[in-house]
Amino acid sequence: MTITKEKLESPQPERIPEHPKSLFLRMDRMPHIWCSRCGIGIALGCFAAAMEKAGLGPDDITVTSGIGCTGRVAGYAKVDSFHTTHGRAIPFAVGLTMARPDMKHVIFSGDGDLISIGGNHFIHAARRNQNLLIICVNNFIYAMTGGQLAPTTPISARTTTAPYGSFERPFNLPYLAASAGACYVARWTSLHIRRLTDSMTEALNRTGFRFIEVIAPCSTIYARRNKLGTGLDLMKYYYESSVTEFDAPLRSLDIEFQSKIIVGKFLDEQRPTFVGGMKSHLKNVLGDKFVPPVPGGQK
Ligand SMILES: Cc1ncc(C[n+]2csc(CCOP(=O)(O)OP(=O)(O)O)c2C)c(N)n1
Ligand code: SF4
Repeated sequence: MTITKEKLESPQPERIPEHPKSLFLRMDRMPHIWCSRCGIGIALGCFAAAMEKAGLGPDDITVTSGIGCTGRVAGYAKVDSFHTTHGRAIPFAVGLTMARPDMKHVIFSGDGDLISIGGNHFIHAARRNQNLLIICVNNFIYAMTGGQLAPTTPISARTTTAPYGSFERPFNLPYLAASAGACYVARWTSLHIRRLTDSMTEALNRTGFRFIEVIAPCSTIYARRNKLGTGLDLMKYYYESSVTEFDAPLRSLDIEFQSKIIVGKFLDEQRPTFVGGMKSHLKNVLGDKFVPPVPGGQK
């Protein structure tokens, strides 16, 4: 075949290679809205890998998010996904656990959404051991609304509403989750890709209230306000400052500004879920008169 000048200059059919995780990602919604070097997309990539590793298909799982940069995950996960109102991802997903106990229900949202406006739902869902996997991206601020102080902002870190640095004690999220009743608790940074994927895979295969914190400081607003360099500098810093300590005492997991971060799996135990506990209790009390409220039963 002769290669002519016309042939070389004629438009070539576009060949875009398929994304390796396209089974679990809505490629028609790309490009996503996240800033370059933001850790949220990495966490979503880990989650897509975890769904595959856990042997789950898109029909086995739901993803619910609240509002915020992290809340946009619901728009990109190619499963039945729900972008709910701010702070209300948990009660929405509790409804899903009642309606579809045969599916895995995951909440993917920000620290402001889950722990600030949604904090009350968080502690009660944990107390009741609702059958939910919560993935909380902790970027230390309210990113989507411009970088306000969050309940996770480290002391002395600057935000738009704390220009002289925060003086409020932030929540230690793993400790909060565990003391409220979670049965699986882990923390990784967004650069612990393999560890984070493994934790997500493991937690997908458990039942009850499971909590994974992903440390991914906002590479745009938080980094700029605190003069921490580029997003990559930030990720590298947190990765290198992380100390893996499985079963570290939960009280010791506070995060101080630009200091070491303890990562690992801190809790992994099983107890009856809310629906499972309710059914066995009613069966004990009512005997044969008990009619299970959900066909198929809670796993
Ligand atoms: C009822 C209500 N209050 C306030 C807001 C404004 N708002 C939107 S996102 C957000 C905070 C998001 O912070 P976070 O959950 O940490 O998510 P991030 O953007 O940091 O990922 C706030 C206060 C809202 N949308 N609805
Ligand atoms: S503003 Fe911050 S949290 Fe939001 S997408 Fe950009 S880097 Fe990520």
